[in-house]
Amino acid sequence: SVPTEQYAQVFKSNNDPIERKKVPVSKPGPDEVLVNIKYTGVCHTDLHAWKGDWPLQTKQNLIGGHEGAGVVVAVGELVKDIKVGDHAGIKWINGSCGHCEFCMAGDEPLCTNALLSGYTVDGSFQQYAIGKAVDVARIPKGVPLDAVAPILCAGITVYKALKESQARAGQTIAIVGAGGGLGSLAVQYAKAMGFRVIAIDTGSEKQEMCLNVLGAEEYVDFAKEDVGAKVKSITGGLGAHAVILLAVSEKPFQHATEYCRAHGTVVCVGLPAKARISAEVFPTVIRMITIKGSYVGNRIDTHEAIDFFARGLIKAPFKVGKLSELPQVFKLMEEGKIAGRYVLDTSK
Ligand code: 8ID
Ligand code: ZN
Repeated sequence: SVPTEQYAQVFKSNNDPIERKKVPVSKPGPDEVLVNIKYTGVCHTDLHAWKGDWPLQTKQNLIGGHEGAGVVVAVGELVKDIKVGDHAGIKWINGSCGHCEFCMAGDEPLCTNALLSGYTVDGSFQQYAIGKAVDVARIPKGVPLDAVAPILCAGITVYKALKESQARAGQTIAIVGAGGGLGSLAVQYAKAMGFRVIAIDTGSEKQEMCLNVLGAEEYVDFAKEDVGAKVKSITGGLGAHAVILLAVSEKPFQHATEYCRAHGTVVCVGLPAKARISAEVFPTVIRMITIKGSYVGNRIDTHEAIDFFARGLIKAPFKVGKLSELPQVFKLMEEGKIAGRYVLDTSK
């Protein structure tokens, strides 16, 4: 049976203390489901939300989190295709209008009225979270809920970004921020999709993970090496076929075109505060470089990203902590000290 109260991590407004609190369990509306979150990933987006980094207002008294994996415990009266006991995920797109031109085309992340989990509506840093039935991720039974949690944002996002790069199997992708949460999954999805990977990040722990655990072919330490020169030398002077920017710093957004191959694509995914993209016009034009953004993924991207995982192709290391430790995890994340992802057990 569903309790009336539960624990959550709540903050009043940006930068206020993050408090462990007892809060009521919501009842699902007619088109919603209530998910008992077992594990939730911690994404850098959650840290941006707490700090107020972006030109988009967060909800007051926010319960963050958008990588929540758990079990459906209640469904609204209109919900027919998902039932109590099914495994489901609360992801970034919590709901969308369904009838704007973007929703009609299956581009629901572009809906201007989309509900964002852990940002404009309460998310997965609680034991029971609400999602629109249409948008909750379907997780096959037998898939471990701790390891799949990071797929619900990081996995979907990097899988989509790799597709958006238009690169083909056999080509080389430079992944900038490869040692972080999105990055570690990006290396694995890239490999599963047949790409060759150059991982770019800093430090020996991330180097070891990228090369020996995730399977990148090369590692470039941005704090010690000239990234552009090294990527070019690895690729026979031509540059990577695509560069996926996942870093939370502005600098790589201003240099990526320099080591992207002619006719290649720079895909911007990371969202550092107040950052700008820049590139020299002349080489961008005569080398026919594409610079684009990529934003989470739609429902079919979600289905495909989870399917890669369910087939055993995606194995990125993650650390398990307690939901009550969220503030400490944010601190480690801010310091760039997390190799891979943190996943929190909401029962603790
Ligand atoms: O849909 C989207 N576009 C989307 C979805 C989810 C997350 C975008 N994001 C955004 C987040 O809001 C955040 O801005 O992607 C960014 C990365 O999220 P994350 O992977 O959850 O962050 P992390 O685990 O802290 O990893 C960031 C990594 O970047 C490295 C760090 O060392 C860390 O490993 N990094 C930095 I900071 N500067 C770098 C640089 N100059 C760098 N790596 C290479 N070069
Ligand atoms: Zn995220």
